Amino acid sequence: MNEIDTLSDTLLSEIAAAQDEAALEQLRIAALGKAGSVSALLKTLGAMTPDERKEKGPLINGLRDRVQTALGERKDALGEAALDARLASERIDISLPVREGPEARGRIHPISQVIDEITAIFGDMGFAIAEGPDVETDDLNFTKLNFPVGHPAREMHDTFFFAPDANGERKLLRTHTSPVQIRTMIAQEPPIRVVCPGRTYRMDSDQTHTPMFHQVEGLVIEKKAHFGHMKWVLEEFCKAFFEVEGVKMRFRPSFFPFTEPSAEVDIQCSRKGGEIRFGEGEDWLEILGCGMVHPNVLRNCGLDPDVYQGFAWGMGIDRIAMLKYGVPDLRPFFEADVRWLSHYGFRPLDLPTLAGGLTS
Ligand code: 2NM
Repeated sequence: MNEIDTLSDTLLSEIAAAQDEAALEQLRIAALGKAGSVSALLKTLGAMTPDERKEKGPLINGLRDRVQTALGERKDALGEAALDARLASERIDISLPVREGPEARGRIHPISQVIDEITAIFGDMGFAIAEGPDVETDDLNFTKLNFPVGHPAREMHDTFFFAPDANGERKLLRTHTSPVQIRTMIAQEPPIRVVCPGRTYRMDSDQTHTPMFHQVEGLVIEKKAHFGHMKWVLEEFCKAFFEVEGVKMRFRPSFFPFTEPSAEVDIQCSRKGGEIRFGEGEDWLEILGCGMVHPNVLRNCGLDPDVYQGFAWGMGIDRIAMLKYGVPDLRPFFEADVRWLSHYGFRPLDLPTLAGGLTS
């Protein structure tokens, strides 16, 4: 075997064995580069006699062509193998179910859900939503609401008071959301239609009471608003909230300092088989308090009771959330346990709307 054939065999087997493009480039330089083995052979042609050149020229050029072709083919083969490997490693099984993102895995707390439902219902009736601070003044939480000085609800037993400030003023945690209605009456001209959801605080803690709880209160002030309007608003609310065609309601005379007359309202229910259902049966369940806004309260807010009148109501959210969604215990509402929330919570993208039947 001559020198050319030996070199040819060596180079071609090295090219066939190259494992990546970098190794292949090294071989190309070693063979065809300026100082390469094939280039060296090509250079010997210049010093040959015409007869020698006629014999060796085609052999050496043939070697160069074979090496060039082998390099090109090996390069293509390596490129194809690399692409196959990448396609295999980046393969996606589009038949797999879509994994839920965090925005779908999270859950809405039942209290937030019920607040969203209540505000959707009253929003649909033309009410605005108003909010105010949790830390209030004695004046807005009690005095303007016609609580006499020395009224038992002001006492240390029920109300969380802060230490008096430099001016002797004693702030408190609001015991109801009524100060938000007071702020609204002071700030806005009638007609007023607002609902005020929010946190409220009373020094009370047992199986059925937590020191922080939630209320929603509503207020309508107009020249001719009357008790009949209030009954209609509350009945429409109860039908929409409990998602029933009709519900009997019972207005029992009651007392609140800020309304006259005042009433406590029961709705019809059945309690058969340990399950409560609304809009049927012969039982009653108390769900809210209401009344015509007391003339003193209107005057305290700069409204003339001979020109304006109105009605207001208030209810606890936590208990009706338990009733509507079958939550047996009040306390886990406030424990931030994600296992409880994954059971009782609501999907974040299923927003309550009246068109959707609130919770379809
Ligand atoms: C209730 C019951 C009855 C009420 C009254 C007012 C205001 F500010 F207009 F005077 N706000 N909320 C009210 C009336 C609240 O809760 C059981």
